[in-house]
Amino acid sequence: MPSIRACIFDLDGVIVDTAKYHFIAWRRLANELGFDFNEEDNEKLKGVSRVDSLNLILKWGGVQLTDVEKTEWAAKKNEWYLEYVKQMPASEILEGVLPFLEDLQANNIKIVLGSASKNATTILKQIGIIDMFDAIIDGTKTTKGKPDPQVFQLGAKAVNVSPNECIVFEDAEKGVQAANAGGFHSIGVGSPEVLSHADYVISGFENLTPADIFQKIATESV
Ligand code: B16
Ligand code: MG
Repeated sequence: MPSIRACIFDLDGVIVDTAKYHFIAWRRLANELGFDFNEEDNEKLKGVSRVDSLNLILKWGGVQLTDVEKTEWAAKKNEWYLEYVKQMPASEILEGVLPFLEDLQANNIKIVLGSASKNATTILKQIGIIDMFDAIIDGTKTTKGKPDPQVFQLGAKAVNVSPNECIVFEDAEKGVQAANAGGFHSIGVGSPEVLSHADYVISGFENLTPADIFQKIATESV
């Protein structure tokens, strides 16, 4: 197995739990348009771009909007979302993530962000870890959403590493599919039922070291 030279992290649901803020803001949009949706539906929005999420939600509510109206509602939702995100303290970084990143840095393994979010740099600055990243690929730099592997391919290219030398950490099924489609090692972060296509699934980074993960990956590829 080639050695691992980079780790690519999804943002929402892997580094920080912003899904709850997306949910509150999308639900407010739905409610203002006269319908509601639940947390189970919200699962289907993980890793999905803003515009695709809006289209899905409108479909659930049976609401049709013009393109201009869609742009306006998407902007409103983002304003509401940012109101929450801009108050987020560094303590919202998920348990174990910081020591994991520090361990990677100490071992000269590149740290890359691969997120669908157009708010990724705002969030990384807000929680004070933007300088830990060697490259940031987010929704402002991609033209194809997950499950297309583009976001991770651009990430690997930015640090000059090939996919089979990279591990992708993802909480969304579509993100795992994207990683697999691009020939990356995939680690699902969350529940094994949802992330069954990942090479290996972890519940989070608490008490986990990069060495533990590298060992799992090596075992999987035997
Ligand atoms: P924004 P990830 C994704 O981030 C979220 O999971 C998804 O719920 C969201 O709609 C998408 O970013 C776009 O976010 O509205 O901030 O551009 O999980 O790929 O880091
Ligand atoms: Mg995610």
